[in-house]
Amino acid sequence: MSAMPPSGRRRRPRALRGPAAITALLAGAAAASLAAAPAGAAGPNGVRVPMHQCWVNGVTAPPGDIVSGTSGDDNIFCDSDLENVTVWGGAGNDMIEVRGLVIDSAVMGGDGDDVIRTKHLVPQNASSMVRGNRGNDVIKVATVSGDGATKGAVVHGDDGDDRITTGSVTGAPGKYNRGGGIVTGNDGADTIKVGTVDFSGRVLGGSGADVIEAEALGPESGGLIQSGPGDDTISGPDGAVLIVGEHWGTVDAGVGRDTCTVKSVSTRTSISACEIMPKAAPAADRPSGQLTPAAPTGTTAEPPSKPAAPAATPAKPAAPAAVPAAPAGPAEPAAPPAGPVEPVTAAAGPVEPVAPAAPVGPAGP
Ligand SMILES: [Ca+2]
Ligand SMILES: [Ca+2]
Ligand SMILES: [Ca+2]
Repeated sequence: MSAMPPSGRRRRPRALRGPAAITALLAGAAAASLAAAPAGAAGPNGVRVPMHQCWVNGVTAPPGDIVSGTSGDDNIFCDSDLENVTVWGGAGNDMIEVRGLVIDSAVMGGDGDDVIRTKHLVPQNASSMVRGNRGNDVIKVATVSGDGATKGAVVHGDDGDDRITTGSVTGAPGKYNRGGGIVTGNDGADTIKVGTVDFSGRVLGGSGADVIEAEALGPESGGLIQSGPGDDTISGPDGAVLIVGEHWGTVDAGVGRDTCTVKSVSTRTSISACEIMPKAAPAADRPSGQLTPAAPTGTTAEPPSKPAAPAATPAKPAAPAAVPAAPAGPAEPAAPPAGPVEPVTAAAGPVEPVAPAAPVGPAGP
């Protein structure tokens, strides 16, 4: 089988699939790194050749940099890594599954209630992104690991009540807070469940009553969970206590009556704008729902009787976490484009991150 030549060429080898293909490609590229530009592995200046092996509703998608669904409900399946490719579900409730890595590529559901599942986001020379776009989407991504402004690993639920599940979220953003490793629910009441948030990774709820659960926050370096406007709930898995720290973990619940089941384990952490802070692990049988305002733990001098208004709060709940002295420097106003971040400062305005960055190619008829 390794009769397969260099892999190079402009054309992708059709015979190989899955891991075997990748292995063969790597072997081929290594063995014959001199032959032309290896597909999809071009050097910094080389031409980037799109690579994918996908099917749309059972039909092999033609080579090229875009794999597009139809205006109906599609089933898009990719059995390889995606490299320099955009997968676009288009309208309809689509099911998109990528069984390989998402390398410098984008996977977007388009309008409709989509289900998207991918392996790791691995930005190498550009960003890797998964977006639900409008609609109540279900998104599952293995890990989200970005690096600076140009190599972002980005997951967006966009409008709608999205359910996002990912592994660890890591990587510091760059200029204007772009890029890095980031998971954002955006508008709508989202449920976001992630692994460890560290090394300046960020998880943002956006507006709406969001539920954010993380396995850990800043255990080794630092990370940010910011739930934005709306009555949010932040905790560990299934409502357990989320340990914040020991390094620069930052929790900013934003405007709204928020419930944070969290515990700081060092002085480097910052936990702000949480109106309700249940102490120990809440009854396991009561997941992330809005735990009724049990007696607020000592931390808040707030009469439980007065719900809406954050009583003794800093009259200006708007500007929470005055710039957490944390790492990621989440305070900077977001820059709309790719690595969007809902502005920490924003309180009032939900700030909707630019819509679905123009899907490269429109869905077919
Ligand atoms: Ca869709
Ligand atoms: Ca959505
Ligand atoms: Ca939201």
